[in-house]
Order: sequence, then structure tokens, then C-alpha cells
Amino acid sequence: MGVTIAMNSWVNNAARISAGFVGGLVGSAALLMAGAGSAFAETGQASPWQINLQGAATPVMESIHSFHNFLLAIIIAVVLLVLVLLIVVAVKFNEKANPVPSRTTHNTLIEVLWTVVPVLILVAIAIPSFRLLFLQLDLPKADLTLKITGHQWYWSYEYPDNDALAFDSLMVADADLQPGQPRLLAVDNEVVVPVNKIVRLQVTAADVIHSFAMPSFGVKIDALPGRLNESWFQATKEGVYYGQCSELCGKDHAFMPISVRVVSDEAFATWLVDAKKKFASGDVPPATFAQNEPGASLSQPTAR
Ligand SMILES: [Cu+2]
Repeated sequence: MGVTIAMNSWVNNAARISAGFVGGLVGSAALLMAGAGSAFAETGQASPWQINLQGAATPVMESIHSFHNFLLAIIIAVVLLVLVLLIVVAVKFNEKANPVPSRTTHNTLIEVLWTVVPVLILVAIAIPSFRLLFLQLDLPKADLTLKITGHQWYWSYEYPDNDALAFDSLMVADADLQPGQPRLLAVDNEVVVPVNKIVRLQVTAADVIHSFAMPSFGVKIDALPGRLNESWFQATKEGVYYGQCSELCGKDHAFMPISVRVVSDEAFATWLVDAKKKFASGDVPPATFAQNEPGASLSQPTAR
């Protein structure tokens, strides 16, 4: 009896596991065939069992997606070709099937082909690759500038176009998480930007090298002390998007997330008014404002 139950549950488990495995394979195959990809990836943050890039919220990230899918198709074709060749060689030219091997050493046509075809493949990859690089690196005329400074271990943001509004953004501790706030990603003060506007990023660091990375925006740029790096994004969908520091920068490297809220123009204008009041009233440690106030002492960074 006990054995039967154990056997049954074993069989059930095995069936479930294999069904899951087959389902996963079929799902992956369907995904590859559809070339869609976003089915297994959320936009704005990572999702459980994610197997693709995060969904795109900017034109740059959309281009990264299509380039990625294009490369995937090429890679699959190359791997299948090599697999077929290996199988043909193993079946047709093994010792049993082909006891007297041919003494052929050269075939001009094949030699030209295996040189020219890879060159053509590389050229086909290089053209969209350079196009994407130019899209990322050639900054369009910006509607808004956002200055980002990496600190050990938090980010601070400035809006130079808007009365130098500035604030720090720290991770929300586990104990303080509100419903809907993702763990290790939610922050106390989110960056807010208007939808469809081109945002120029000026990225630097105050202490060590950090990296400002927003997967759904297709942005990842180093934040270096003493250097101002530039990048840009144009978020085309409203929502909250998360990113993280992507350069090992010290013991709390994993705890300096980035949260960007993309809102309508009206909501952005309202937020600006509120934020200017909020962050002018001393809610922000003086370090952020030190450079704007002559004589202000350089105080300690925010205690965590
Ligand atoms: Cu960092």
C-alpha cells in the first residue's frame, strides 16, 4: 500500500516534471519561432523564469530587441548547419560505411565558399550593429536634462533645467516596502520624467565607479568620478521602470537601485511643483545642495 502510494506520487511527480520540461521546450521553441520574445519578459523589471531581455520602453531598446532576434536567427542557422554536417560526416564517412577514404585534399569551390560566406554573414551583422551604435551614441536634441551622480551607495539626481531641483534616491528597506513595491528595486524618491520626451543623461560619480543601467530603456553607462558621460532615452510608455548599479562599487553595490517613473506631461508638471517644495524644505541632506549654495558645508552623505 505504502509502496503503491510512493510509486504513484513518484510517477505523478515524474509526469509533472516531464510535462513541465516538455512544456518548457515547446514554449521555448514557440518563442524562438515567433521571434517575439517579450512573452517571457516583463517590461520595467525582471520576472521569474525570464529567458529574454526585458521588454522595450524606448526606441533604442526596441532596436536592441530586433538586433538580438536577428543575431539569434543567424546563430540558430549556423548551429543547425554545423550539426547537419557533423551528422553527415559521422554517418556517411565512418570506418564501416566508408572503408576506403578518398585522398582529396583541395576543393576550390568549397574553400572559396567557406571564406566568403562567413565574411558576408559578418557584414550582414556589422551593418545593423553600427546603425544601433549610432542610435545609442548620437544624442538627439534633448527636451530635458537629467544629471545623475552615483554614490556609495545611492543615486542622486538633478534637473538642471528646472531650478536645479535635486534629491537623493535610496533603496526602500525590506521592512518598509509598500504593497506593489518590488524588493531591492523600489526607492524612496523616484526619478520622474515625461513620456515621449527625449531625456539627456549626464552621468558621473562622487566616489568610485558606478554604472547607471536601465534594461527596459537600453541604457547602461559608467558613472566615473571626474568625468561626465552622456546618454539618452525616450520612454514611449508610461509606467515605472527599474534598473540597478551595474559596476561592482563596494559592499552595498547590490542595494542602490534606480527607479524611473514615466508620466504624462501634466503629471510631470504637477510633480515638479511638489518636488521643488519637498526637496527645498530640508528633506534632502545638504550634501546634494552644497554646490548650489556658496558657503554651504560639504556634509556627510546620507546615512543609510
Ligand atoms: Cu554602484
